[in-house]
Amino acid sequence: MSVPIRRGWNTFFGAPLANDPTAARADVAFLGVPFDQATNDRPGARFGPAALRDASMRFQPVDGDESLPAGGQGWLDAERGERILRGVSMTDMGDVDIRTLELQENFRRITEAAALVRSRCRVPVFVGGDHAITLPLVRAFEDRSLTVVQFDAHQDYTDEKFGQRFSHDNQMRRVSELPFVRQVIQIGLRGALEHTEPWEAARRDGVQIVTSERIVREGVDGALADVHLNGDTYVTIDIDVLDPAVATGTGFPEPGGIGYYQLKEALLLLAGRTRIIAFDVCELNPTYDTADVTARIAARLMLDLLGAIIPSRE
Ligand SMILES: [Mn+2]
Repeated sequence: MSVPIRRGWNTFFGAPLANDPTAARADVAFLGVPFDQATNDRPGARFGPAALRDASMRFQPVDGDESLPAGGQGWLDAERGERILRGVSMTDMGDVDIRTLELQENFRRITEAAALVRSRCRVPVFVGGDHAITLPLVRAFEDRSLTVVQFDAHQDYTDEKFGQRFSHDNQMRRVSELPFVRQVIQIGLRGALEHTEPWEAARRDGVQIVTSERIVREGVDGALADVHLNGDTYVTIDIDVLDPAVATGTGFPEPGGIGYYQLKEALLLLAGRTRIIAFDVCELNPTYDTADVTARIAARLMLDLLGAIIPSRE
């Protein structure tokens, strides 16, 4: 019988919660990673998964028929005139159980959880958390030859600083050292660098770099024309790649940056050019998110990218 009471709690896009993650099955599975022990500035990204769940409920399908997979009729992208994610099933796998202080133990748990989620779906989506989590997340794909595309204001390619090698400023260097990662591409970089070693090291390592300013001046098509992708691709989105004037909710805002349309266009372009097998969204920090706008943008971008990866079912 229909009663005017909504049951349950906020999940990603209202998708059903996987009560038993080891038995879950869906096209898309979301995993929260409420970890911000590796940030060197303003903490709070551990609240990112909860904020994204809240924001994404605005996109909850209204089918009302629980027999339909989450996604159900999907969503109409009004500006493109396309229905996305129709008939694509989704599940919320919950959050990684993070423990106090034990960095490598937490990384091990993140890798193990990511591997499990990956095994239960077609496209896993990971929601952080500070950007250090991308290293343990990518480690869950060691059976692939992987290209990693990073959208970020910052390079996160520092080898070591104050004796630390696993902060949210080191993870792309560590990712580039993984034997199964063939290529790293960094999009949206900007800022005034106090150390040039990471920039020079990335160039030396063959990392492709596309700055925010190039995208703003040349457009996405032009700026990404020379980006060549090989093999399966993992995309990591640091939400601070967006202009902090429109997306304040992040720990390390950087002047300049790109807008929603530009990031969406870049993601869709990549999805059309290569096989994206997973992605993460990091550094959403609701503590600084004016009117929850950043969380809303991040939720919408997740739908946009998923829609480009998985075609609607007729
Ligand atoms: Mn980052």
